[in-house]
Amino acid sequence: MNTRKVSVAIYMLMIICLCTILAGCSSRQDTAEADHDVAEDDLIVVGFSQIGSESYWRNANTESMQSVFTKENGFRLIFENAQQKQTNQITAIRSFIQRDVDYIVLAPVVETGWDTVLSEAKEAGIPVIIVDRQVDVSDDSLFTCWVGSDFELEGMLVCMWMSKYFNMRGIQPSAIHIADIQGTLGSSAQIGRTKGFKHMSQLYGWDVVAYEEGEFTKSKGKEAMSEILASHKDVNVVYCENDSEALGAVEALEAAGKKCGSNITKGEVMLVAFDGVNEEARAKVAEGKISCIGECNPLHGPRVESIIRKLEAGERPEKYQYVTEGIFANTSDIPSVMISGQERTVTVITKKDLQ
Ligand code: GYE
Repeated sequence: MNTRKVSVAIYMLMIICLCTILAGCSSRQDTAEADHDVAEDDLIVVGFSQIGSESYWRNANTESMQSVFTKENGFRLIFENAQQKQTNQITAIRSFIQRDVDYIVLAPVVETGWDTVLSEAKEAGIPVIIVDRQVDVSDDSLFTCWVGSDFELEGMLVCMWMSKYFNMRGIQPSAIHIADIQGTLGSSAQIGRTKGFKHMSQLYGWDVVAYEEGEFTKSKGKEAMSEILASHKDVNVVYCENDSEALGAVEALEAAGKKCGSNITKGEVMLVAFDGVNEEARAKVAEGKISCIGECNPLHGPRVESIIRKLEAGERPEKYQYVTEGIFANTSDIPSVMISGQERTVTVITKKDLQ
């Protein structure tokens, strides 16, 4: 072989080697892709229809769900934010059905109006897990189970705390002129907290001056407080159905030259609220501007995950799962409140806790 022929042969050999290496690589890549596909197929697909992002509580709840339903954890999450509109939630559920998800998780904005769409999910054989607020349906086989808080109990606990506080200070029930800034009308959180409030205020004999809707937002809470102040100058206690509303109410009260605090005999306006999630609201407790907050726990992600794991294992999770909650306050004067023979602890929030 002459030198030219030798170099052509070497060149050909190199090309063959290169092709073989590339072929190897690509087949390895194919396998890797196939592995990847298999892994994707193994994921449990969860469609979650969230109410919106109306409050700090809601954002903490979204984060809790998103942190659990990850690929690493074996899930694929399809997240839909409904901007507080039931029609958006119904559209989202229909799209989950079309995509044939494994589970539908619904945080319903209001209680009624779910029968049709949940029947569609049932027909498609997709289990529905309700989280946070509840649904009011004619047939409870339309959902697998629910996990969330007992909102009426939360309301009663906060009222019991107030009553103990007033008694301790020797304040007569007739001297309590109290307004309720309600949450989104028709939502379980509003229905329960308003019911607890109505029941206890009647029982204690407080003078209820107004009910105003605050939609669970700071801006609406502020508007509601201004409305109340315009027609009820004597209001000295405000029951806000979440802490976003309470922050708005503080702004409205201060803009009107009022002082927020527990000392109602000295002209202060006492505010109570729910959630205890928001740092700003917790700081207001430590400062004494919000007197008491009924705890509402938003960390439902792991709870829903454990329900799904049970269903995957062929087990039957409990139909209704209530979360146990306590109270936050700015004073240790009332260490706990008792309800139905059960003690609920009062956790004191101090400025030191917030640093
Ligand atoms: O209290 C409020 C939120 O449904 C428990 O909704 C939830 C409530 C919560 O917007 O802050």
